[in-house]
Amino acid sequence: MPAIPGALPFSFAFDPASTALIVIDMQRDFIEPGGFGAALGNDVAPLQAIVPTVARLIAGARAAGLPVIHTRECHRPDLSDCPPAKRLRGAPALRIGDAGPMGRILIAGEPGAAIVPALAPLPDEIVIDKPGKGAFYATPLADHLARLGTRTLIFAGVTTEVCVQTTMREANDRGFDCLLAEDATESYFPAFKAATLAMIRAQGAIVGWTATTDAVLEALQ
Ligand code: C5J
Repeated sequence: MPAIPGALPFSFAFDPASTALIVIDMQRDFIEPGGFGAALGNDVAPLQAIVPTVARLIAGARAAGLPVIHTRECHRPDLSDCPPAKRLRGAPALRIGDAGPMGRILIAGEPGAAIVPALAPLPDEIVIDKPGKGAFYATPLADHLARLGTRTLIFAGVTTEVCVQTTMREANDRGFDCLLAEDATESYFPAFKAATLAMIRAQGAIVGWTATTDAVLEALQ
């Protein structure tokens, strides 16, 4: 069974036949200027910087025959799946559903809700549109994983402490072993990323493991 000896907090053994890669919300709305992330006042440059690393991880997973599952945080055009508490909170420059430079913010089918071209899903890959931060909430993700026989999940994507961490916690509670690729995830807030990695590994991998993308790719070869 392959293992990642350098994973933290201790070696991570996994069976590639029951492992999938989940790439969380690598969407233009979070990664490019003019999207939702920028409308909330964030600098998107650190998120843009991980795109090549995420692309390497996806390529390695595909070469090893792992299912690659992509998620997109987005809502129906009529906003019926967007709670007012989410849409109306705070004072962003643009709210969910407002028209921005990349179409309506976080609305399914709009250019901004698309995954960045460098990480585009292949036609046969699963793409989960999710209205929440966690990818299990109000989506068919659990059904897909059951059908695939998946027991182990490798995570990448943005943002580390919001949608990635929420989904990892949901997965952990559902019995999956979870590992986050440290350099294939990013936050608008470096301290939040560091704290999230520490929280995941704490107390004997209470949420899961972390490892570098190189270490994951080496184990997959
Ligand atoms: C946020 C996400 N940060 N994908 N979404 O609102 O983490």
